[in-house]
Amino acid sequence: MQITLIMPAYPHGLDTPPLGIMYISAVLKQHGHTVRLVRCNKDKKEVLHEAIKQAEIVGVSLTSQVVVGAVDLVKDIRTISPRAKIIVGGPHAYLFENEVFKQLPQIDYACMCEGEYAMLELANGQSIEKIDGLLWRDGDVVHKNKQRDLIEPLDKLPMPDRDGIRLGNYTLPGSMLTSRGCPFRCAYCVRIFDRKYRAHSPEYVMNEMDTMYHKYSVRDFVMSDDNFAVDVNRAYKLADMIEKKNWKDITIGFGNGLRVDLIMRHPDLIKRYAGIGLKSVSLGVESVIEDVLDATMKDITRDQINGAISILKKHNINYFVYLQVGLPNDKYENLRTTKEWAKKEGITNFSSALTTPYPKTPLWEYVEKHGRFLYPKSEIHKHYPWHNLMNVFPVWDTKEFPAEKRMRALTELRYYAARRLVGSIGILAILRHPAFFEWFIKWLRYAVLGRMLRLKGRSPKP
Ligand code: B12
Repeated sequence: MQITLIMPAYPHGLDTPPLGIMYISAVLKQHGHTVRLVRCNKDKKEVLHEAIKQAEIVGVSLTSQVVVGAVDLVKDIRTISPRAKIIVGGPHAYLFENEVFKQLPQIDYACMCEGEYAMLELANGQSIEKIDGLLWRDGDVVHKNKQRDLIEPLDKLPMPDRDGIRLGNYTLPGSMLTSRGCPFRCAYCVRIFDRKYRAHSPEYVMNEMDTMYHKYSVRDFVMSDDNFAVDVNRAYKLADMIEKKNWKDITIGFGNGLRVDLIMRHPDLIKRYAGIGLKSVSLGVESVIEDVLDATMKDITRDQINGAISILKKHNINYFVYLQVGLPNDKYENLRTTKEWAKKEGITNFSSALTTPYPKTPLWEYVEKHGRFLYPKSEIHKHYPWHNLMNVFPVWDTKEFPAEKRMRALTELRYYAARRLVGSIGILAILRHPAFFEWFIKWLRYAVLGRMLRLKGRSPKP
């Protein structure tokens, strides 16, 4: 069968390879189906329209950041190809299972689980009621099938379809996923992969890296796992295998981070990876205020945060700290403590975002009980595009930390972060950075123009 899988456009953030649809494509191709992958940020409209015309099934991948942009896309798919079946999947479909049929009225099915085998069954013509993990529309009624089991063992999956995209066009072409799921309980996290940790074997990961190295000339590997090192022995085994390759020209990054408590417990693991090319680690610090940190349910402490950063510094590994503004228990006055912490610990590389509640998370329940949604819940998805790296508006607040003050705190913290970065590497280094111009234009359009329009109650198109 002919299938087209689409990643809708999103205005902000890094344009990394769309691993979700690349995995689905690999499984479909393995079973003889023909697949085209389209990324709206990269491919021209004509390419998109041609791919839709050819397809019998069109799949659209949704995070909550792209769903507003997907409204017109899905309408276009229906117009161009009235008979094609349209299916959506991804974190947003998992979160808004029933509502997504109202948000995107032209769709036929939604997949609220890992998509590889649900899509395969659909493409193979399995009857709809028998496809676990699927929601489907019958007139105005939405039916929900049985929950789908997680894919196990993960090694049964083929590698993501890197032939299906032009890898070199993407930021971080070396993005890969060595495991799925995370056993921790962070209040804000969306858990499409569940808390059960499943990992590829070191042999599988090594084979994938080897293919990426030789076939796609990847030199900078970026692990995007939710939690790469839950199984520390696996991490050590993989390090041994990478070392045996004797690749002198590679770097490794943990793009989605390592936990600070893990770094503290296993400083040797960091040393081991530093020896085989580890160059950067992101840290989900979230907050350095103890009672705010406790409310994240992340189960880490400020001492662990400081300790982990010193270990990374000791091994000359770049670190990047992610902070949130507006977590439960947070207040405007905490900003000062956060800035003092950054100064005292010599933190020069950090970014901040507003805390965003999603359904099915403890944070969402917290807002229902102790906070206030600033928009009707049925409308909230329309405001998520503003809740990301360039974000300027909160979707919720509390009496103690009202919306206006959240925005002020975010703006001030971002300004402070920019000053610290400029102070450490110099303005010229930033201006000369290849991504600076692109970033600056996006910033002008979405942060400045977006803010002006939103203050008047309107939004620019994503
Ligand atoms: C790498 C990553 C990033 C990267 C790049 C992401 C990108 N390319 O868009 C960076 C660092 C830039 C990033 C930024 C952000 N991210 Co992010 N990110 C991730 C991460 C860790 C991995 C994504 C990935 O590759 N997954 C692997 C693939 C295999 O999974 P998948 O895409 O979900 O696909 C599977 C299923 O969902 C399903 N599926 C997906 N599409 C489709 C389509 C069809 C038709 C079907 C049937 C099935 C299906 O099948 C796939 C295979 O099983 C995820 C967490 C996670 N575990 O997925 C968060 C995640 C996607 N990010 C999230 C968030 C909140 C953000 C930010 C808003 C954070 C912030 N405050 O700044 C920004 C937004 C950036 C933007 N786009 O505007 C949330 C999204 C929640 C939501 N409501 O949508 C996630 C889920 C994290 C979380 N656990 O809460 N992110």
